[in-house]
Amino acid sequence: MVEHGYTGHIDPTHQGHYVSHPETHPIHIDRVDAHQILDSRGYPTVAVTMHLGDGSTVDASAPAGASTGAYEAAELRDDGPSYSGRSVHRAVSSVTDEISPLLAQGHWSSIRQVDDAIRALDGTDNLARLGANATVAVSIAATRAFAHYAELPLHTWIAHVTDSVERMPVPHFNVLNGGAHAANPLEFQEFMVAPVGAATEEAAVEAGAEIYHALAARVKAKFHTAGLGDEGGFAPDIASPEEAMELLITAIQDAGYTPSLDDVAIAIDPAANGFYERDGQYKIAGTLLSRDQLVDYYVRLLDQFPLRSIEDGFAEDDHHGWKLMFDAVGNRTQLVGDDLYVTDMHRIADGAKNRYSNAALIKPNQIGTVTGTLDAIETAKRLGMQSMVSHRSGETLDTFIADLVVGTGVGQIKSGAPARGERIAKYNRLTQIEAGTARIPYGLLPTTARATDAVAP
Ligand code: 2PG
Ligand code: MG
Repeated sequence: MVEHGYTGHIDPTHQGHYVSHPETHPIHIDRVDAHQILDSRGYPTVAVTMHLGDGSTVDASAPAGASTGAYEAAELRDDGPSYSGRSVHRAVSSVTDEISPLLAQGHWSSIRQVDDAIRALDGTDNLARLGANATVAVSIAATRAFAHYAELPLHTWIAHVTDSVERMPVPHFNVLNGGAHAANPLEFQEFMVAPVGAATEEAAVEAGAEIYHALAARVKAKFHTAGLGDEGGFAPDIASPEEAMELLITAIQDAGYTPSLDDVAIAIDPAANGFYERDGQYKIAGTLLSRDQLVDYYVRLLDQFPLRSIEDGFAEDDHHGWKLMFDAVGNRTQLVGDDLYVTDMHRIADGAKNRYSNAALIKPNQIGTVTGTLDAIETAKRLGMQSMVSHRSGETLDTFIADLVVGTGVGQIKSGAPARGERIAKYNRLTQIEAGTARIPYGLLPTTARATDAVAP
């Protein structure tokens, strides 16, 4: 048995630090190989193979974003002629020339020990020297190594070390794309359907796929196109969020489901950095909106549609906007910080303290290590916030986030449309986990805890 090693606690004034006990099964790493592969958009990313002392190997690869937050851990790219500067040979060398010799020095007793050593080797605050694309791939591979040595499925190992109850998540299928992920004029980046009323992961995936196919028929009939955005959702020539949501409502009904907060709900990621102008003004469908007008606009959408979650409704530095929004609707809907928090426990704690939002998006490559990711989830939990685990717009076939969301039991994931191999790899992994256990409950965590009730610092 693996000891319940992850017993950190946070002081929301940021003065505290986690205490973590070593897990019981140390791993032995012989070396880490790395090479450049392509992500789902045809851009280079880092893949690693970790060779372990018992002769086995574990693999991992790094995802990459398009609408990246300014405060994310830094990817290392070559900035040369190859792939318009996007090749990652320097990050590959970080793994083979520096991280591999470091990790090959012996036994490692916890993922925190591995990640701390990599951070110390890097020496910067944001992993800019080695590259977060290098470190996240190594960290995920090392996590797989710990699960392997403990002879546990990855999700179960994560549940043990984080002292969590495993839970199958509600998948949020991004079926209509705009913003930085599509060529249409739609400012909002993601329109998702969330089968909150499904009884199982398998039923949720079926609902998502059926709605996606119903939407395909509607989009083809109305727009004479089936063009897709980066995450596999359709990207027709829609200009307004209302039109996008009407289309979703129709597709949900066409597929035989009920658009409601209890059956199939809608979630959006406006990714507001993309349409923030300046001085607290946002531009949607050609109209400039003040912060107050944008809040009113979201309220109208909430009144009109079964909208359960709004991510990055305001820009990453517009704390004033986030506060206004939270005061207006924080008690009736989920408000998720993505670029706002960048999976950073300190930024999340700050968000709870200042009441910016009641949920955090969780993307391992934003913080660059698995330990940083688990710290972010733990911090959100302790401060009464929800979490949603997320893919990136540039993905690989790595399914780590599926095990992460089950193992931490946070209850929600977004991994794009139920189409395209790199997206469905995660959904398929979820149904595979469910089939293997069939005892892990499905669904959202009770939303008793909101940042309004958060631990007051
Ligand atoms: C987001 C993500 C994933 P990207 O904004 O939430 O959907 O997009 O990976 O491009 O940052
Ligand atoms: Mg986002």
